[in-house]
Amino acid sequence: MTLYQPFLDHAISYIKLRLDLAPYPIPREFESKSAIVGKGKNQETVVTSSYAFRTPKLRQIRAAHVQGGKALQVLNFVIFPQLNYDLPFFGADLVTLPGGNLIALDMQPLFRDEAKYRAKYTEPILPMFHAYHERLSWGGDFPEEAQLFFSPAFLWSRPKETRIVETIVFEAFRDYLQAYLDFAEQAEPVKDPHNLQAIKEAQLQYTRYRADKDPARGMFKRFYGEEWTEEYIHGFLFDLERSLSSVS
Ligand code: DBV
Repeated sequence: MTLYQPFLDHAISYIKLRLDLAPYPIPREFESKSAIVGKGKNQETVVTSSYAFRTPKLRQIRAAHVQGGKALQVLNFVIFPQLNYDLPFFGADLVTLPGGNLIALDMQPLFRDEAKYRAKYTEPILPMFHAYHERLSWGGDFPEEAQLFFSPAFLWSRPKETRIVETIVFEAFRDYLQAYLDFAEQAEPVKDPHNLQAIKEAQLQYTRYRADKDPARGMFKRFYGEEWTEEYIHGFLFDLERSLSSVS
């Protein structure tokens, strides 16, 4: 069992329990990709597995799980709502590299500076955020331009011990996901054309940013090459732009 497998297993069984899921098509070359990296005794097989679903309210619920031995484990799990809902994005970036663990967990807002939006989607989860924030030390600096996309409930930590990831981070992940599905359950479709346009622009801005600045790009390029990596980023991980320009 690898470090983030229980997170992935929980997420999938929990969304199956609460949502009426349909499959989200994944291009074949992305379902599972592997490469052998390193030399001699340090050789490791790095496998990246992809999972994706959709529901009437959630355009894409997707996970990328990278498993490359004890020192290389990543779970990136993101939920992109349909464009006629004002729901935030659910974003989890759980990363273990030779340099340590890096945990990012948030409900990333569409409209960061609107008090009404904040009251609807951030304030209700602040007590939960504060409880975990006290138990996990703050992760320090992160790219300034990324700050635009995080909420005040952004949980950001670099836990030194794996045990912390297995316990506190796992608990936080489950609680954030539960709170997100509560929001999704209550969400009503947006009808106003002006608001719909604003949602579309905010979703595009977010997905473009994440595709452009994907911190995993370097790693994926080293393992699987440039062509596969760019396709994976634009055709699966952050595919909104492509999905809008296709006819379906
Ligand atoms: N990050 C992704 C995807 C990944 C992934 C799709 C499938 O968005 C992994 C894999 N994140 C990943 C890896 C690293 C990070 C780091 C491998 C380490 C990169 C390295 O050290 O070489 C949150 N993730 C990070 C960092 C942040 C995040 C802030 C540190 C980056 C840095 O210091 O430069 N999550 C990430 C992020 C947003 C988010 C930037 C923006 C909205 O939601």
